[in-house]
Amino acid sequence: MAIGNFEEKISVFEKEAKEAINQAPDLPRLEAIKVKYLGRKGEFNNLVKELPGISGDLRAHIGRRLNSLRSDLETLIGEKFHKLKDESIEKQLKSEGIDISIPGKGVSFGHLHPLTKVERRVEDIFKSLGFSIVFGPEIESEYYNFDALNIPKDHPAREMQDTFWLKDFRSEDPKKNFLLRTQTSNMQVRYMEKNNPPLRIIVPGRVYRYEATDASHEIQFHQVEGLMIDKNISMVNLKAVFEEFFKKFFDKKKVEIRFRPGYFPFVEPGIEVDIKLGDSSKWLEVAGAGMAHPKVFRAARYVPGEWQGFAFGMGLDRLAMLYYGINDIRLFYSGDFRFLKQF
Ligand code: FA5
Repeated sequence: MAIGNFEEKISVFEKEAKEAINQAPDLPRLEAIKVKYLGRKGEFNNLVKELPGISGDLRAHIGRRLNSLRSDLETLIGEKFHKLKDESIEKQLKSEGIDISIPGKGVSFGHLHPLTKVERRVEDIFKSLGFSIVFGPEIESEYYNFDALNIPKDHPAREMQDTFWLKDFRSEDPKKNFLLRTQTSNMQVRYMEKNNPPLRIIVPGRVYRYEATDASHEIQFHQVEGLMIDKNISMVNLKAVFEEFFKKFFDKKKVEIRFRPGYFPFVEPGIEVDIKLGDSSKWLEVAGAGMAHPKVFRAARYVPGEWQGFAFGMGLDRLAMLYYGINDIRLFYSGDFRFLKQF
């Protein structure tokens, strides 16, 4: 081949390859162009194969020309590669439409159950009145739940609190016969046995009764027992504690308190406590109470004439209903998030 023709051929190749590289529309096609021109079986190597046919100094000259052409084309391909890569990232970002001004997804937090909130509120108020908080067992013996509270077997008062018995733990001995406690009063004798008066405690906790449910009765609910034993304690102290408690609990909202005579074998006299809130005309029973019975002192090995005290048992769920304006006690354990999210 005449040398002029070969140089011409190289120039044509150079022009064509550079144009193809510059016009490559995307990365896959750039890759195909690279293979076509610079690949092992590509057009550049076809030119190189023709070199041995050229003689002497000219071969060296053409060789240098081809080497520099190869390096030019590689640089060009490298630059085009980065350009196309940038373009494709930009296109992707645009198509995915990332808008950094859109607010992030909120992380949702849990919160306390309304009954827990009310229980803590009640605890704080009684703490401020000098009471200690004590907890007791929910699985209890018949003895502490009934007998020690002056409610022996076959006593009609037992029928007032229908009981869940633990069928694998039955015994003729009341101390070994187990049940789910029906009242937080189970802690009265338990606590007095281990602590000498004077004392001032509350016992919040869960209790269970085997009874039909309705808007104000559940089979599982919560009570707060109160016990204050000292010298010279009377119903006046009980009334004062209730008044102070309800004033604080309802944040100075108007609360009327009514005491009705009530019967509980472990107090004498016994009362039922009703309250009426704001301008409502409805009384709601919230507690049973009274002066601790001498028989209960005896069960706790206290000398009855020496000490007096009062005890009360408030329905915590009923308080929560009044506090939040809830009209059905069954909502608390319905597991309905629409209800729970409101608190
Ligand atoms: C008692 O349980 C006594 N232990 C209270 C007591 C303690 C009296 C100390 C004297 C001295 P009673 O069964 O009435 O009493 O329940 C007390 C309160 O618990 C009621 O006033 C009511 O507010 C609440 N309560 C009772 N039964 C239910 C129920 N099924 N569901 C929701 N709350 C209830």
